[in-house]
Amino acid sequence: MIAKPTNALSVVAVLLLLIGSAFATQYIVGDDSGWNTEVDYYAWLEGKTFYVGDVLVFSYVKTDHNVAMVDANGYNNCNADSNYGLYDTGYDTFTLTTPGDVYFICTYHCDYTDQKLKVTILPSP
Ligand SMILES: [Cu+2]
Repeated sequence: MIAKPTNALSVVAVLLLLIGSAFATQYIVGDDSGWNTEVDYYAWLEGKTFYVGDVLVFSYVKTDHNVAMVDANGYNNCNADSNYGLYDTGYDTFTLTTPGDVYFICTYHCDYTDQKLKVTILPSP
């Protein structure tokens, strides 16, 4: 029996999704230190390559910090006016879905301790 082309493509798409998720990496931002004022996030980024499907986890004391998604301007100027979402659960996860740059800041400490993160997402390998 020969599968119709549309079905064959669907099977391929599902397989690619499964393969992609099998190799996805979950990153705890700041590793054991998490998301706070004591971590050098520029240093944390060194040597890491992020791909579509990878997951970022921001772990922090929810009364002390937050996570705002912003644009490049918001990242550079620690300005959350342009934010695409403000999260403050203490454990926020983001799946990287599109190649390009994404920016996160803590609105309390971005200015003071550079508590901010810029991640460049590459297409799935
Ligand atoms: Cu903070």
